[in-house]
Amino acid sequence: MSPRDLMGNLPRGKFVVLLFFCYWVFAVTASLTYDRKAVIIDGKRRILISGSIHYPRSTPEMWPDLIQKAKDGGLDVIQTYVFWNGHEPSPGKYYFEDRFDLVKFVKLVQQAGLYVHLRIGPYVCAEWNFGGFPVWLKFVPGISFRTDNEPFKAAMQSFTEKIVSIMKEEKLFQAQGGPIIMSQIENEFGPIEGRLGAAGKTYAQWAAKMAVGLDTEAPWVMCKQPDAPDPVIDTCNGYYCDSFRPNTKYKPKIWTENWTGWYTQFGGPVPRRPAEDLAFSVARFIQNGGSFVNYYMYHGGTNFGRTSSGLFITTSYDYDAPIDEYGLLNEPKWGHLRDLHKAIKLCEPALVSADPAVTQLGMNLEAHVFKTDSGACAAFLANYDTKYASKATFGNGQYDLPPWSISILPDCKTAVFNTASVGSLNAGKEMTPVDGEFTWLSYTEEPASSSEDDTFTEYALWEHLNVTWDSSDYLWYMTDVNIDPDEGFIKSGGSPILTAMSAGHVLHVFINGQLSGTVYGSLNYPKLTFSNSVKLNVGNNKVSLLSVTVGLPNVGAHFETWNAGVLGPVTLQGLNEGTRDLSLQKWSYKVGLKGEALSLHTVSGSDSVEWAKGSLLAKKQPLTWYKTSFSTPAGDDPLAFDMSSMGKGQVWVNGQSIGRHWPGYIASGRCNDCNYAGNYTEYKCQTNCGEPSQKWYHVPRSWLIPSGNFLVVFEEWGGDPTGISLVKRGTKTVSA
Ligand SMILES: *[C@@H]1O[C@H](CO)[C@@H](O)[C@H](O)[C@H]1NC(C)=O
Ligand SMILES: *[C@@H]1O[C@H](CO)[C@@H](O)[C@H](O)[C@H]1NC(C)=O
Ligand SMILES: CC(=O)N[C@H]1CO[C@H](CO)[C@@H](O)[C@@H]1O
Repeated sequence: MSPRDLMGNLPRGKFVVLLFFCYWVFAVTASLTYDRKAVIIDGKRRILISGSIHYPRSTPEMWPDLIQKAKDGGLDVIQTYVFWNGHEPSPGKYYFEDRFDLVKFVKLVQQAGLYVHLRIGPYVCAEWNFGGFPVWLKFVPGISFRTDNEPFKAAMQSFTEKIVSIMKEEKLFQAQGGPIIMSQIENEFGPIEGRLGAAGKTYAQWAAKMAVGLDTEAPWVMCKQPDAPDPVIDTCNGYYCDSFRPNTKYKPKIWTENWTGWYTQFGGPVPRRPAEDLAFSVARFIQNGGSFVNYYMYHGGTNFGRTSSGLFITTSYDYDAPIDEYGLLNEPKWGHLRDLHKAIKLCEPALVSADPAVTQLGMNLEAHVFKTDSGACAAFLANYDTKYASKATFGNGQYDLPPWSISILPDCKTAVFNTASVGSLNAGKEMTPVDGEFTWLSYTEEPASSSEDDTFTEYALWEHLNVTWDSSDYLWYMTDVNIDPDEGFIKSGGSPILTAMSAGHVLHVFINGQLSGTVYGSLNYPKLTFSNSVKLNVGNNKVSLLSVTVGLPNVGAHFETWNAGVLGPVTLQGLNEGTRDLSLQKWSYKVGLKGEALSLHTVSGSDSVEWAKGSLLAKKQPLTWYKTSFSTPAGDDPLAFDMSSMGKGQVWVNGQSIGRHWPGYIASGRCNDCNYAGNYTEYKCQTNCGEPSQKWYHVPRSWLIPSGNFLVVFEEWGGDPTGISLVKRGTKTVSA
């Protein structure tokens, strides 16, 4: 009988892990089960505090410190997604090095004495390129993502098995003495299941069964999946989860994503979530019987390279998390939550043994009391009012409760913590410029244009991703436009109007080598239309449209079918003939930039072109590459580039991409006052309006050498590199 068979026979969906084959190998018999109250580790029900840290969003050199800070902050568990497109860049060719060294990451968590919740997915959403799916998956014949589709299920199963088998080989599951106490299959599938009809339902059941069949001897969860079949636990994601109920009475109440803040998009403001409200939401979940809380994100980090998605997601994935993008403590949030976790842990014996008795103490006032037969007692006193503080009478005491707050009484007498009373120090961000200026060299590439020997031509407009397979953000659409000397606009000195419709995300229009205009979409509306008068000469004119993607979609039903690029129509208005439709004339295609083909971001590649310097340095020029070298400042403060003088493009240091820069996209939003009280949404507490959505770009110290660091910037639409500076990130402490 395998543990799986055993599980199936157990009443009430519980399962017990018995080590039939290898129990003599380990000194202790590890066991992992759950019941309606909590996850049970080695026979003990546990209140578990978890936090998301995504390994590729920082460097291996940063991992030990991030994990230690998470531990010091009172975490028991580190949760991460597994990033399929990072691990299987082409079918069957796996990559587990460097930032994708998953085994190393899990082992570091283990060494710190923490557990791991491994969210394999392999759909991860996560504002990560294509939701974690490799782009080649889109081109598997007959594929349809996340539904009852054989090619998709085969690929998903094969990757899931690969990850599970690596974890088993390395003995990383808890039953083997490892840190992984929980896994996840799929991700937030419930909300789209209904739209897929019967196939959605079948797929969800298949995914659960497939995962359970892998015999990891640790529970699987499916978040936002109300029909998750036993023994898979359905869990909650959201800003608040206190009213969430698992789909059976014998599953614990787990919160897999408690959003600590929110992501930033280019063009959007930077959201903040007040520490008071975050602590309130966690206390509320626990007082309602929750036993596993995960902070999404605990460290958000950086979308290096071209890994960001959701379309228009910024390179920074700071998320206003308790540990900031740079690995520094985000105070007062980190400290306030640490104090909350201490208070919750003091209540653990009562929380895991008793169910809460809820009593009204007055208007908007409630007490949740956990009292056990053995005499343990813990109480949570809540004030839900968003405006008024209250004095609550409870037991023999009087308790002051600020608005929208919960006090925690681990002995039912003494309030040791209130979610709205922030004891830790506030700390602002400080970016200090590092001495020394860069000496820049520039190289401006010509816009590509159609020529006689183009091999890649078609009498049609092609979809962008269909051509690039995301090997580059850039795709050139090139055509020729012949203008007769008799054209009326030539005689009158006017100009015709070129209109080009694109499914997104950015379009630069070049006419005869000159930038004629740039248009771009936004996260909520990636589509765009260029429509402008253009200067055309008699004879042949070169029209070159540079279509640019800003990450592939990561969310929505069948996002694999979403298009990008110039799908047309493309027209020219104001000719003698009226409007000329260019859509079906001959187009040439070129994937990527010349500088990309030459690897100008590397030292050896950069030798292949002539660079201009001094008075010839290109400024405010589109399609321009810049290079310089610099020394690493002493100390260990995290470093960033202030890119505010630039427009849009990409930055590399020593050949490594630190991500897309786009300070030219200014944040619009409503940066109102931020009152912590009341239900949080990402539209509250916005910051940074009127400023670039992102002007600082993290450069990990581990990518630097003491001197002679090679810095390359590619600029799409025009910027002034002499304004770029290297800054150190520090914290300036101001009292709360
Ligand atoms: C995709 O590219 C192929 C050639 O590689 C072409 O035949 C097809 O029409 C293209 N589809 C779209 C939607 O552009
Ligand atoms: C907060 O949201 C919950 C759930 O939607 C709602 O029941 C409650 O009334 C809201 N509270 C306030 C103060 O807006
Ligand atoms: C449905 C939804 O909005 N899900 C989001 C939950 O939050 C995570 C983290 O930001 C996102 O990845 C999901 O898209």
